[in-house]
Amino acid sequence: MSDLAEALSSCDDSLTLQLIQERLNAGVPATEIVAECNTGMTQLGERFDQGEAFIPDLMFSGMIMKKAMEMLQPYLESGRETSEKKKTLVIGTVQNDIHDIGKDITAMLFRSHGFRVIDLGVDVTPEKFVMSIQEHQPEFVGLSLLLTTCYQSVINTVQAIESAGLRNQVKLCVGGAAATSLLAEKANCDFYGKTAVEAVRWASAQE
Ligand code: B12
Repeated sequence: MSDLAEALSSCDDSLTLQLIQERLNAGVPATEIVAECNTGMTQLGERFDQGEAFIPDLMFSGMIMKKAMEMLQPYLESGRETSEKKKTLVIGTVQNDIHDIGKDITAMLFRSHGFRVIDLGVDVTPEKFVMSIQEHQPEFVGLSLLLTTCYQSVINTVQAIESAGLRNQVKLCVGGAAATSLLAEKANCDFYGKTAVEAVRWASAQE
């Protein structure tokens, strides 16, 4: 594990931010820095799983990640302007799940690649997704989930989109630490994005 991932997983805020700044100064791409941070957060999650880290640690690491994202944002959102009509992504963390760090990173990356992004936040009900699709007519909808207990929320959301007769007009992608390609298949999503970078690549390659 890198020194940055280690610092984040140990909740050392000043060292984490210092190492990020050093990388930015050295010209390391922001997406690579995000990937390192991801490794640190996953490591902390594993320690939480094993009873070696606790809820306050998760909360503190979340706060450090938010600060890190403020530093990385200008580098991720380089504001690539395009004359083409912007495609739209509606994204949210599914109902009963309040994790938002990965969802925010995904939203940022899509923006930096010229997409218009409507971010519905966390704990988003199926109805809210449906209303947003009706209002914004997006090409893509992104469902984020970090809790395996929220699989049903993904299924309910996709079913609500189907029942509203909107399924054929959007491409659905699912992501977040609890998502898998099997979930994407079972829930009738079009794509499982292991990382935000993968998801942007996939969306950019669509007609
Ligand atoms: C920080 C954290 C918290 C913070 C969240 C702060 C915040 N503002 O988000 C707080 C303290 C609030 C929290 C709460 C809880 N947490 Co928590 N948390 C984490 C932790 C350590 C890191 C998550 C994170 O931000 N990772 C970094 C980001 C960048 O990664 P990411 O979200 O996966 O995103 C990347 C990709 O997945 C992708 N991506 C993300 N979203 C999307 C969406 C789309 C469409 C696409 C394509 C891609 C994509 O892009 C990102 C970059 O590539 C994880 C551990 C882990 N392994 O993930 C546990 C973890 C997710 N939490 C867990 C648990 C159990 C909880 C609680 C239930 C604890 C409790 N008993 O109260 C609560 C849940 C509350 C709720 N109702 O949601 C478990 C879930 C276990 C499970 N199997 O379901 C984990 C895995 C820890 C563990 N190992 O046990 N948590």
